[in-house]
Amino acid sequence: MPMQMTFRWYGEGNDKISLQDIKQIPGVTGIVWALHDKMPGEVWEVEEIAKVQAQLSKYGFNMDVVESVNVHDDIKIGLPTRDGYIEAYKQTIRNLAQFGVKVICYNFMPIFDWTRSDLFHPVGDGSTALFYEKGMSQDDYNAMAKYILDFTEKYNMSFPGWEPERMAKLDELFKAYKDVDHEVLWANLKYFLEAIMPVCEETGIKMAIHMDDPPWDIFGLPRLLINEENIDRFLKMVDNPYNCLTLCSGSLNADPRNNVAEIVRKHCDRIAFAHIRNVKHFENGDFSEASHRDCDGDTRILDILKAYHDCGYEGYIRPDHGRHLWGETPGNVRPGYGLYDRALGIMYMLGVWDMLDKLNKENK
Ligand code: CS2
Ligand code: MN
Repeated sequence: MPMQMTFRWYGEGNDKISLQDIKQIPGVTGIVWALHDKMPGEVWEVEEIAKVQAQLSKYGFNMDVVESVNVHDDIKIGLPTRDGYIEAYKQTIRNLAQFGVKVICYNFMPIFDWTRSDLFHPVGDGSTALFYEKGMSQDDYNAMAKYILDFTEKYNMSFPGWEPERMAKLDELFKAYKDVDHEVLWANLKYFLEAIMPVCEETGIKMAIHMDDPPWDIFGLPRLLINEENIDRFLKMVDNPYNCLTLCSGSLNADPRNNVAEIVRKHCDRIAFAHIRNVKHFENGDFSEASHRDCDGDTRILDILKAYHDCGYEGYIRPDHGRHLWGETPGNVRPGYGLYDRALGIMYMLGVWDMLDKLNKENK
């Protein structure tokens, strides 16, 4: 079985891109989906999942990968209430298993999911991309959250991990996390995973943690999935084949010291889901997201694809963020999740992959 190409879709009425559009991209067999109106901690009900299944199956797409089933803050903080939220998470896993789901992508970042200082930064060729200004995002979390939330409000969108209900209580949340340092967060992650692993074994669902984005502490909040050493620690901490990675090349390579291809070779059997995103670095520490083409960024996409190919990777893969092209502007596209650049990214990845297959066959 070759690797399986997928495409993230935010759902009917929540994504301007249609399944029919996605169907026309060569090679896509599965939709990476979620119930985006769920708050962390809520159970995903069977009837709600069935609705998505009906939509996807009309186009012959599988629903094997879910991103994101968000983890409640009480679990990350380690409050006594966490056990109730863990029970709810287990029920969601069981419900997803009824529909053949194989992989759950989640993250364990305190308070914020990905953070950027500019969602539509000019790339220089007329397109725009997500951008991170190193100096800006250091201390004023309210300003950063306001920038993102003003955007979602203005354009009537919601971002996973940026629920306005949670963001409205930011100061309270920061207080709740005040004693959560790296070691406490590690312990709480272990507690969570050990609690749910039996349900994963029973249902065959792999938990695939997403890398922290960007891969360093922000606003004094600890982040764990940031480099090879910590990935090693994570996999050893709960050494179970259902405890896996969503290896996000762009998140990791936001720190240029991370060699993603090397991590692929080391841990290929524990990577359930590959996110391919390219990043371009500037000397002052800022970075911009870039097209998937290797030479457009510094992430070494070719080395990464070659590593997956050499390892015989059979898991799921998707283009991660793309640039906004050809009329994709703030009002009509989800930041990072337009149609065109992600479709181009797929063609680039499949081109490389097909050629590697062909060379292997010829050399046999
Ligand atoms: C995604 C992440 O858009 C993105 O950057 O790769 O937001 C990812 O969906 C979450 O971290 C997974 O929980
Ligand atoms: Mn990603």
